Amino acid sequence: MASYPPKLIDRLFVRRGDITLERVDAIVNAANPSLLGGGGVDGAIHRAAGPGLLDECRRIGGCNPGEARITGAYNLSARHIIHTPGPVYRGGSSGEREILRASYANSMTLVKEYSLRSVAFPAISTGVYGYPAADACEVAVRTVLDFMLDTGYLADVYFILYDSINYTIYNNFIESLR
Ligand code: AR6
Repeated sequence: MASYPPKLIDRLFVRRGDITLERVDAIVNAANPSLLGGGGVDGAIHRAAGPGLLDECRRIGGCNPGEARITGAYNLSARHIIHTPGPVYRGGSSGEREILRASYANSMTLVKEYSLRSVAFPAISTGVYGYPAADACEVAVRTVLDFMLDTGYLADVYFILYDSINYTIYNNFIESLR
């Protein structure tokens, strides 16, 4: 397993709360392949952003699991929303890890392409989609660090955890990398 320079780990921040309130260049939405909204964080983002977001998502026409699309953020304080459907967890041997990794990596690719300085991620796939939280955390954090290591593009990356279990898991895992 790769070990990471402190200057990369220092760009990661763990917060507990509602991602729709984050003032960052982009927040990431744990979407579904229709991009037309749903429950969980997706529902919260669409409600807070307003109907313009749904119109723009409709024009995109969908997104495969692991891919990512960027839109405006409408009524949110963020500047952009990056939408990525994570994998539905079906026991772990159906390529879930690779798809989850792709969701984080493709989101970071958009961060770089749009020269964004800050991005906030939720714990993709750990709600309705059922991905075990500790495994998902490891994929999320390592994929973001690997991206920064491989590309040299550094951004402030906020992991916004809605529940205390995920919050503890992220804090402990990032601490273990130091
Ligand atoms: N801010 C941050 N995190 C949140 C928020 C919020 N406002 N609300 C929930 N979470 P989920 P998934 C956390 O179910 O598993 C939707 O219907 C939540 O506690 O939102 O990727 C989509 O349309 C959990 O840890 O997303 C898809 O159909 C994490 O966000 C499906 O759910 C992800 O939970 C996607 O499922």
